[in-house]
Amino acid sequence: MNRILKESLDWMDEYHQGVRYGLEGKLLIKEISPFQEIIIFESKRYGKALLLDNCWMTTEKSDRYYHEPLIHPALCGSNKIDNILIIGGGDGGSARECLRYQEVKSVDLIEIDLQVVELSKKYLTTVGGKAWSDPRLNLRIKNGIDWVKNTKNDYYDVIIIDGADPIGPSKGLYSNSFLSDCKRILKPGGILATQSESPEAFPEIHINIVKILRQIFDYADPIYGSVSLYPSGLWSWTFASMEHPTYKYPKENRVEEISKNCQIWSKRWQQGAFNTIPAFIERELTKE
Ligand code: SPD
Repeated sequence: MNRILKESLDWMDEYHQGVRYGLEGKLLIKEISPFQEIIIFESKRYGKALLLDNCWMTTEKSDRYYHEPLIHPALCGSNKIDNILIIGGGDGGSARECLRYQEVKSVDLIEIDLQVVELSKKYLTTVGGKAWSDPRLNLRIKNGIDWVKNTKNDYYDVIIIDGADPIGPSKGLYSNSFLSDCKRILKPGGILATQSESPEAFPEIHINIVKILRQIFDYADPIYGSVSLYPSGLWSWTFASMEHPTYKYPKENRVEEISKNCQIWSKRWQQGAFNTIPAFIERELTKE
């Protein structure tokens, strides 16, 4: 996953295997944090955008294509949604979607990089939106792997892993030991949700994430959707639970509460997304 950033006066591109994913606009900020390079780019098409280590993370005008599919199958399906944990997600988009549910009592947002949060608050104001001032949000600038290790058993109703690609600071978020710890701190009837890369651009990584989750949990299933700036444009999110795949069965009262303000997610969209698994991925996942 070596990526080279090609930067000129008016284009910003993420490169992946001889293909570039780019936007026209202008560079606003480039900072090196203790963890990664952070860029804020103002694009003509999608407004301000965040890149970490030369990879697109989110934009003001397209963030919902990524955050709604990550959050709503988990929050609509989980038995309870009192206590939510988000690992990563320093731009605030995942927290914003979680906090739309009245039932949610607290969201612990554990982000390793303070500079990502500060720059997102300042430049990507619509992504975090009102989440930053919601009293139910507990923002902690800490290492998510340590946080999970130090949390007591059966603590959270839903765990969201909103990391970057499995290189750099996010690498550990896809490991067996971290995901096993997540299972330990998840309440019975709870759901874990993680971004799980592209089946086209990163097939091995994608398959590996789903397989690891299937080893650890009783159930794990990916959904597929479009995130136009990410490599290949085809992206995935994977959900895991014990005893019953609750993420496939959204609760009507919650669907009612949030779907009218969703841009991408709906109960119907979700049903489709669980059924668009590319044939070669399904073969790999069902191989003995
Ligand atoms: N290739 C990019 C994968 C990034 C996934 N996380 C995005 C963070 C948005 N909150």
